Amino acid sequence: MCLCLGPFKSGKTLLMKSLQGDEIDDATHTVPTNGINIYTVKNDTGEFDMVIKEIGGNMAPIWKHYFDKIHKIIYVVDTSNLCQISAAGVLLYSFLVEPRLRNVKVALILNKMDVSYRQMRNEALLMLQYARLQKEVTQKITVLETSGMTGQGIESLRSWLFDPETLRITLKANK
Ligand SMILES: Nc1nc2c(ncn2[C@@H]2O[C@H](COP(=O)(O)OP(=O)(O)OP(=O)(O)O)[C@@H](O)[C@H]2O)c(=O)[nH]1
Ligand SMILES: [Mg+2]
Repeated sequence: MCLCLGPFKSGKTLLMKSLQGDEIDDATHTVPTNGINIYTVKNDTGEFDMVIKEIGGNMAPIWKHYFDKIHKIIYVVDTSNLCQISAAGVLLYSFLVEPRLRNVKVALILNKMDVSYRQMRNEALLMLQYARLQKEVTQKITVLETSGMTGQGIESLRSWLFDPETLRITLKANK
């Protein structure tokens, strides 16, 4: 099972809709997730499905109630929100120290890369204190740059979700 977490309005819902294959255009709008959204995402060949649970940013204090049987976490950061970005790094660290998440794989998503006043990758990673974070946590973290609006990075995220090991385990389970 995979969770999609991240601060309020960082773009989780739009990113998940885009990953799920929903049509995204200027008229697409999202509402704050007050609870959980569930998405079914397919791999590039359409053979395999994965269920992803998005939990709203304003539910961060209770994210920990959803950590059982989690293998992957997509953590979405809004690179256009200067006020939020450092706090997003602290929030990420605060739950990666949780013992139940010791072996999860994490995709750190630098999102809203279409916005002209966004932070570039290196600045965003500095503000997130990424180098320090990597030293202090056990999880393997993969950094991806995305935009739920334009679809940038969506296929890289899909490849990360359906990595060869995950596909092998799924194939075995389906036999
Ligand atoms: N420019 C731009 N805007 C985005 C992008 N992703 C989301 N947005 C906008 O940001 C706002 C919040 O997006 P959501 O996807 O609802 O954010 P969220 O992280 O699901 O928010 P919560 O569920 O409340 O935690 C909306 O107005 C979106 O249209 C993006 O990649 N680029
Ligand atoms: Mg949402």
